[in-house]
Amino acid sequence: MSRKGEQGMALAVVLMVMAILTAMVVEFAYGVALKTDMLNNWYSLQRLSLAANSGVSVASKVIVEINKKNTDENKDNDMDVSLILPPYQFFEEPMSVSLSIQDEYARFNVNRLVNKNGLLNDHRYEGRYEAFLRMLDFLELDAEVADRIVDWIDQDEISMLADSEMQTRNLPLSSIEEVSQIPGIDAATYAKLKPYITVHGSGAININLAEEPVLMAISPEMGKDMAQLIIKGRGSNRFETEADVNSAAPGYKDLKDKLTVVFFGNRFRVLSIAQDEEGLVRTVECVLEPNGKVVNWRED
Ligand SMILES: [Ca+2]
Repeated sequence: MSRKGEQGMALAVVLMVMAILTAMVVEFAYGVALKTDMLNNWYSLQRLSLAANSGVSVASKVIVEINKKNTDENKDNDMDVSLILPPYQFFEEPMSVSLSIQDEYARFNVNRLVNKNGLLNDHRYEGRYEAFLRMLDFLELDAEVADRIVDWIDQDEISMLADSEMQTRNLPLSSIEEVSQIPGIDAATYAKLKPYITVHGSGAININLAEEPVLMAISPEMGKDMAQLIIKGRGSNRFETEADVNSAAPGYKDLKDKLTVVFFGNRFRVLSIAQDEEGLVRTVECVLEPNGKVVNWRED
C-alpha cells in the first residue's frame, strides 16, 4: 500500500473510531436520561397509585355509610342515592383524583342467564333469558349475543348456535371485560352492551337507577312509555315501595313476570382516576360489597 493509501486508511479508521465513540457517548447520555426519566415516572406512578387507592378508601367509606342508612329501619336519615353517582374531582396539587361510584344493580347481571349450578343449559332460568332478549332488542343488538354468553358460561357442551360452544370458558364471567373475549361478540356490540351489564350481584334490578334498556328487561309488558314515566317519576324523589313506582307509572304493579326489583343496590363499582400535571394517569376500578369488601379489583 502506498504511503498516501496508508494515510487514507488511518484517517478512515480515526473517523470510524470517532463515530463509534460519539455514538457510545450519545447512547450513554441517552441511557442516563432514560433511567432518570424512568425513575421519575416510577415515582410519579407510585404517587398516583397511592392517590387512586385513597380515592377507593373514600368511596368505600361512603358506601358503608349509605348502606347503614339504607338498612336502618328508621329511614328518617335516608341518604339520597343520587348523591353517590356523579364523578367527584379532588385536587391535591399537582394531582387530581376523579372518583365515581356506580350501583351495579342498575345493570343486568348476565351471569344470572345461567342456572346457579351451571349444569343445565336452562336458558329459561327465572325468565332472565327472555328479559335479556328484550334488552338486546331495545339496544338493536342481535339475539345471538344471549346464546353466545349462555354457552360461554354454562358447563355443558350443548351448543345453542353452530359455533357458540367453541373455545368457551364454561364458568361464570369474572368481569364485564370478559364479554369482549367471547367469540362472535365484536367490539361494537360489546361497546353498546357494556354500560348496561354487570357480572356481580343477585340479578335484582335497582329501579331507582336502571336506565331505559335495563328497565325494558324488567317485564315483557314493560313499554317505552312506562319506562319513561318511571325515569321521570324518580327524578326528584327516589322510590321506596312498589306503590311509589305505581303512582309515577300507573299499571306498574300489575306487570306480569317481573324480575326481582329493588330500591337500592348491593354491589358498587368504584372508579378512581388519579392524574398529574404531566398527564400520567393511574386508574383503579373495583367492585365493593355494602360492607366495603372488595369483590373485584383492577389497577392500570
Ligand atoms: Ca358451555
